[in-house]
Amino acid sequence: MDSWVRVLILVACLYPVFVECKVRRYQFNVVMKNTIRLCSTKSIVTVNGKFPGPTLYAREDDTVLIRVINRVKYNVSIHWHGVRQLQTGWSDGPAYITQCPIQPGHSYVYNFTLTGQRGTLLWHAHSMVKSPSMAPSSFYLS
Ligand SMILES: [Cu+2]
Repeated sequence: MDSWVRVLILVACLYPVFVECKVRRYQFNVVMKNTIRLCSTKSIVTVNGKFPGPTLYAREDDTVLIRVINRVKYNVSIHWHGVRQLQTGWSDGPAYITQCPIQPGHSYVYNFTLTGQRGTLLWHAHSMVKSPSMAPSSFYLS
């Protein structure tokens, strides 16, 4: 066997060792924000003052830590639609189903690892208030 073939096989076997898994940290401040739609001002629940909320980026096998600080007067949680919660079901997000909602003035850290997933997923808030902030925001996995 040629030496270059041996080197190629060695590199292929070691490739997973060279792939770097990152810990990606985000902070979500859940706050009210006044918005003007059709000449009417309305206060809505936002994440970091944005609507839709911030886009998250991660790669397969990354661990994602999202600290959510609830600064509104409603209970909230963040639902990570489509994220496989392998052994982290408490980080899925639907309030009263997989977790207690985050109460006003409290925070919660969602902690999960992205395993076997790529593509575009979405997240949105669950809240006791009907609000456009329930609209989905993006979560890109590559
Ligand atoms: Cu949901």
